[in-house]
Amino acid sequence: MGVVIIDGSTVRDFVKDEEQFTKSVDESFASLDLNNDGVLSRSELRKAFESMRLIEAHFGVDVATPPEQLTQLYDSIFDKFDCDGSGTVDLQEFRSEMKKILLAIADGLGSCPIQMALEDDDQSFLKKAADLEAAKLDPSHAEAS
Ligand SMILES: [Ca+2]
Repeated sequence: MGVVIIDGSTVRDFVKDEEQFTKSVDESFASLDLNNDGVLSRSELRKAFESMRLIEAHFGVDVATPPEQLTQLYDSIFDKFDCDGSGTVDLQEFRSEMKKILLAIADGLGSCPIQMALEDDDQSFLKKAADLEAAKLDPSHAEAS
């Protein structure tokens, strides 16, 4: 486990790096699509947010949030993702909404860095953003990985 420092520019650079960003989003979409039908259902998306830990950063959820409030929150998030109201989230919807959420997080962070404790196998977007920044700052790291 390590600690990384993340600020708004870390996240923004990650989103701007079209190739890396799309790759990361596509990978997570594939791993979230548990039944491999090419779209995310309500429960698949909820699992995604529970595991990605973005909610905590963006929506201020803490451990004391009551379950019914959480369900409401996840429902409203799902509705945001599901732009065309089809009842499922496809890859395009997922990409564009992840971009919006990450940019909103970046704005929220601004230039006030936060420290995040991350597991080595953490697959969250914030970890990927931090990795990308680290690779840019230290080219030898990029070659090694
Ligand atoms: Ca699915």
